[in-house]
Amino acid sequence: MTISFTRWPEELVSQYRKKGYWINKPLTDLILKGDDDKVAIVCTGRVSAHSTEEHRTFTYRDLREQSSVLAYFLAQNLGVSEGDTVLVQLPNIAEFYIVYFALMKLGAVPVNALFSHNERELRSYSEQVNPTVFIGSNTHKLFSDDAFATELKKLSPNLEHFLLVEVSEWAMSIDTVLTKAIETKQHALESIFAMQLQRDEHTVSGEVAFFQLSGGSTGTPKLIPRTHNDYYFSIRRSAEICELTSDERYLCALPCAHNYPMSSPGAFGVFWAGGTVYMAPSPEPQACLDLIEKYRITMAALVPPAAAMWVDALESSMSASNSSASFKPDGVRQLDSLRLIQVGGAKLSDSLARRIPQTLGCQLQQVLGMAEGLVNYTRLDDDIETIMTTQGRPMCSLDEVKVVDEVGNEVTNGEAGELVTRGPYTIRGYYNAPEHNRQVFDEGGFYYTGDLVRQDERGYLTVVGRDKDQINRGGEKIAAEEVENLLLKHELIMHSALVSMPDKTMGEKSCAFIVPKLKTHTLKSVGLRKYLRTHGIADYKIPDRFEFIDTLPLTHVGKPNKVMLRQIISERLNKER
Ligand code: AMP
Ligand code: DBH
Repeated sequence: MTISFTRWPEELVSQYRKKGYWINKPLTDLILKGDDDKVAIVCTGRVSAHSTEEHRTFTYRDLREQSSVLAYFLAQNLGVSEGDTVLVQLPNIAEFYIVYFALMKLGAVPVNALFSHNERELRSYSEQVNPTVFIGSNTHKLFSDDAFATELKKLSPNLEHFLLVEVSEWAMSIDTVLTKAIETKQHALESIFAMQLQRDEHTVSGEVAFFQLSGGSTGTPKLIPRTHNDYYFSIRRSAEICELTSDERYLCALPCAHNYPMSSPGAFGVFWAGGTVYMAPSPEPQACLDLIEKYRITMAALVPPAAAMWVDALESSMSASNSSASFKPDGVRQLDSLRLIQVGGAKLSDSLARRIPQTLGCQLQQVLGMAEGLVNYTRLDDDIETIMTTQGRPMCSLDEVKVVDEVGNEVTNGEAGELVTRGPYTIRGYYNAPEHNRQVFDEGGFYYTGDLVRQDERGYLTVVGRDKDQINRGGEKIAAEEVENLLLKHELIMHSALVSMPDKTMGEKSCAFIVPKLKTHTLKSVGLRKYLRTHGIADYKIPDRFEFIDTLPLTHVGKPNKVMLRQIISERLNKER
């Protein structure tokens, strides 16, 4: 019935409850507060390939009712029940939240794949959780016909049903469910309401609500079990720190399934506060700036490359229309509704940080978070230097944070070391991954983040590097091992090593060093990209560059020396410049 996961020790559970951090309410609670007629979601993304660009509006009543109607359908017609897992892959459209809360109402446990995920990622999630239902969209190339669905079905013994947002020949449609249910709506609402009343909230809220995704550093993407209690706390505390009210108009332009726009404080924080979420298909600056003006958006969450694009777009339009150096931030566009831009997911440079408030005319907040839990924020009343140069401090006093050296000893304030943490909303283990858990959690339950940071005497963190085998491509995380393993399956490749290389817009891009089996090889970047695509990995994981070398430099323990490889590629890039 429930999903197994590594629990917090009992004495901490009581402490978290006593302090009012864990309130024993399920996540369905998040959407109860907003007034019936208040707009909860404005969806600007296209629902299907044929849909017009008209924006769709959903009130809190719609969100509550449609998620109940869908829940009723899933239970009655597809037999979905408590503890069942469901694989979901939706773009930035309102249905993402309707589906999410429908599943929460049933106690079904979703994995929300990113829309950029491809065959390999979906196969892996499917194998790990054995879902009973897949919910997706045929705007994704994998679901334009039923070929991949058929394959997924073979792979997952429990997978019986496919539900797409739009009408298709081979799957049921959410759209039809919601439209057809008009006659049975009252009955559906009552049934789901009765079902909710029967559930023991106290018990339910301590259990796994859904799986978050880890950027990872291993061969297979790891799943993160988040409970109602811990996630709900993280959302409420984030909403408090960001001072959300029911007047908030939040722009969700990052992938909605990502932990950051979902919970830091994200759309869920906004629902909890009774505000409105505006969904954009992507952070593309012109469209987003148009939305900010049109809807008088108050807040948006960005990753550094998106922030850079917005600032560049505004600066160039300002210099085109106003040749004097002293322009008003809203001189060209009416952006005065904006109060807060959050930037997180990857390191923000001091120089870009300073341009953000200048150009957008609003406050900046830096966010250092992770789907595993811990989130750090700069506070709204912090001094400018802190906001520009740090990635904030933990959101609550029970977040335990240590900065440690290679052997696990704490370093002194101001010195660099690995960030390790535990607390009321940081997981104690990945799902079903005992071996990996032994590597990244210690006996005390501390999570070793792989982030190299400095902490000042006030507790503020500044990210200075990384000690995990991961590339952070402008906020999109790539586990090196996953790509390397695939490359190694290529018949002409002997060794491969994926490392980061500096990039002006993305911060980092990925470079694959390849040792071919034969000296007289005919391997080419184009061919290797094609090869990886045929293996169905997400596009953002495909190396931006390939370097062919005779041997890999090794460390003294015989592993590829990635420090040296990063140096080699940096030097090459410098020379090319
Ligand atoms: P994930 O575990 O996939 O959720 O990714 C979380 C990781 O993203 C963190 O452990 C950091 O490596 C990185 N990250 C998130 N926010 C920031 C930030 N503001 N600055 C630098 N790195 C960040
Ligand atoms: O990068 C992240 O995973 C992230 C960044 C900011 C995150 O999970 C979050 C805030 O909650």
